[in-house]
Amino acid sequence: MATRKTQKRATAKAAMKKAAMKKTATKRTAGRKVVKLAAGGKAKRAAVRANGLPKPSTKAWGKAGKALDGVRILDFTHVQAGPTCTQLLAYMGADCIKVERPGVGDITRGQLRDVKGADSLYFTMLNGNKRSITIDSKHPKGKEILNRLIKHCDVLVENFGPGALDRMGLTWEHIHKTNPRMIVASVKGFGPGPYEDCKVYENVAQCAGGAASTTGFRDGPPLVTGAQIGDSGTGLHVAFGIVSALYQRVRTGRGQRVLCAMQDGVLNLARVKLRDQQRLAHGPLTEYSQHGEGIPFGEAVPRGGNDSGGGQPGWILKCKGWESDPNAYTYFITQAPVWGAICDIIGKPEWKTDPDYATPNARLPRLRHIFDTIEQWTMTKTKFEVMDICNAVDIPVGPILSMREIAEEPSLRKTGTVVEVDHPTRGKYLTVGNPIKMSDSITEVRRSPLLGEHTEEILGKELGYSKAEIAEIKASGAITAPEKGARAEAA
Ligand code: CAO
Repeated sequence: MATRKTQKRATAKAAMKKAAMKKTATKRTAGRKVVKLAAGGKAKRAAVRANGLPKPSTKAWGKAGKALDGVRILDFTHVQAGPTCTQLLAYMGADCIKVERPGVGDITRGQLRDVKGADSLYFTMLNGNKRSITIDSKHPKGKEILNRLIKHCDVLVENFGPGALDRMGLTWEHIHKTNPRMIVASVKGFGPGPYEDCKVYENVAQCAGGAASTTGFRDGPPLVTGAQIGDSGTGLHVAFGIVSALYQRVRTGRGQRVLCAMQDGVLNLARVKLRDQQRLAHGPLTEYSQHGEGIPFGEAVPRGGNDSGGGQPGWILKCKGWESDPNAYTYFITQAPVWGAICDIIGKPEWKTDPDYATPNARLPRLRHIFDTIEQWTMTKTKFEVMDICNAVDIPVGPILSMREIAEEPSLRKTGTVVEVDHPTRGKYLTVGNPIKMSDSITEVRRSPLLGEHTEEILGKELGYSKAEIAEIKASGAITAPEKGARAEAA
């Protein structure tokens, strides 16, 4: 029995040991598995954390290329809205191939000319860092070249009148079939709707986008602003759409259409006025000076003159020399937190505690009088003295800078916001560099191209046409303004 018992015990012990060993082995195996999994998971987690990106570059800042290096733009833009967009993309490093009509080019080359025979500043200041190729897009050979360019490029940008691109045969369907990765970006005056077929220029967009009805003085007509919010503003919007589409393409592998209507772009910039339109339903707009003057509001947002668009009242005030200098003015904001400092500076310390002036709400009905009083002080100082004195105590003010002052401002030259470039036919000119400063994508501003300056280079190097083929294309009239005889032959 004892032996059997002992045997049984021994067997049980052995079984337990075996089981234990098995367990350990399993554990070990499991452990290895865990380690293995952990290794896989670690790598996976690291990859997820890196968002699929390569290791951070160790190159010096600004030496790792440009933000949009490798992006090729088929630039079919003209006038201002489209060129603003593509110039910005080119500043960011994209290779911008501007397609222009042979012998004619972008109409702005000859508009507002200041130097006889040279490209205008209108053109040169909107087409820096681009290459120019001339192609007659309606010529059969021209169409063939364009198809090669569509295969070669990542983005086509255009701001022709409605339907013009389709009439060239470059419909979305055609482009997408030819190069499914291509992004096709368009600027139009209006989006789909009753006005979609209308041609639109800057000031039409300012009016249709709601900006003009809210600009100017209450007792005057609607006013357009000098800042080109319709053209350049929409160009900025469409550039953002293109960069977003490029980013999405990394995931989807396909292009898409990007449309920005100038009316929509202007409205986006004037959104605070749509805000005020809705506030009107709940009572007067107390921060508008017309409220303080006891003038009732109508059904729509009025023109606000120089009232600030936000919650801190402001106005434009005369400075020393205003009688002879049309820009001797400053914008002055009576920001609530620095009201005490304003009172001290203008010699009205009693306003700090006077219940009629001490709080923002108490001041609202008296804004006219308050700004008149502040102006008595600003008129004793130049706009730059006002800037120095006020900014020392955190009062937000801004001198009205003339374009002459901007052109000569050393700090803007230093940051590359205002840049001088040399041009072979017009000589040196000033342009606006990249207003967006990036620490690892440094913009070098280059002059605008001459009409067709890069035609042969692009046909040969990029599109692979041989010398003989280029000569044939030239003779066809597809890239040059041909002699009358040659044109008839090509037709
Ligand atoms: N080869 C052959 N033909 C060419 C060409 C080329 N390389 N490049 C352009 N063209 C032709 C187009 O095919 C078109 O011809 P069709 O109308 O006969 O088909 C014509 O030139 C250009 O037409 P368009 O309507 O674009 O030009 P426009 O001067 O009559 O109008 C504008 C200009 C700006 C009002 C219009 O382009 C437009 O509304 N654009 C959209 C909104 C916009 O961007 N406005 C801002 C302009 S900046 O102030």
